[in-house]
Amino acid sequence: MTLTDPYRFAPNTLTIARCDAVKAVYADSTGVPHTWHGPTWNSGDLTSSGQSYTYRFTSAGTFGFYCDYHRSLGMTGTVTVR
Ligand SMILES: [Cu+2]
Repeated sequence: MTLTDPYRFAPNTLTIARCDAVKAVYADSTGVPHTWHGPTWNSGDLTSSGQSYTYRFTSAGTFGFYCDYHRSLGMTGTVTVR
């Protein structure tokens, strides 16, 4: 999954198997900070091309996530873990 311009996660809906990991990669050419923040993880600021954060999902469920800076602009998404 990438964090990209204009202020979105691509893709922003993912379905994975339990114990799979998701890697969020910064891919916004503008250099504005983004975060990948969910109920049990927080990437902190990602600010440069290729910078990434990986989180492994060990529980099944549906987990909403967002960017702390652009949540109100719709930079949100959902991971479904089966
Ligand atoms: Cu953002």
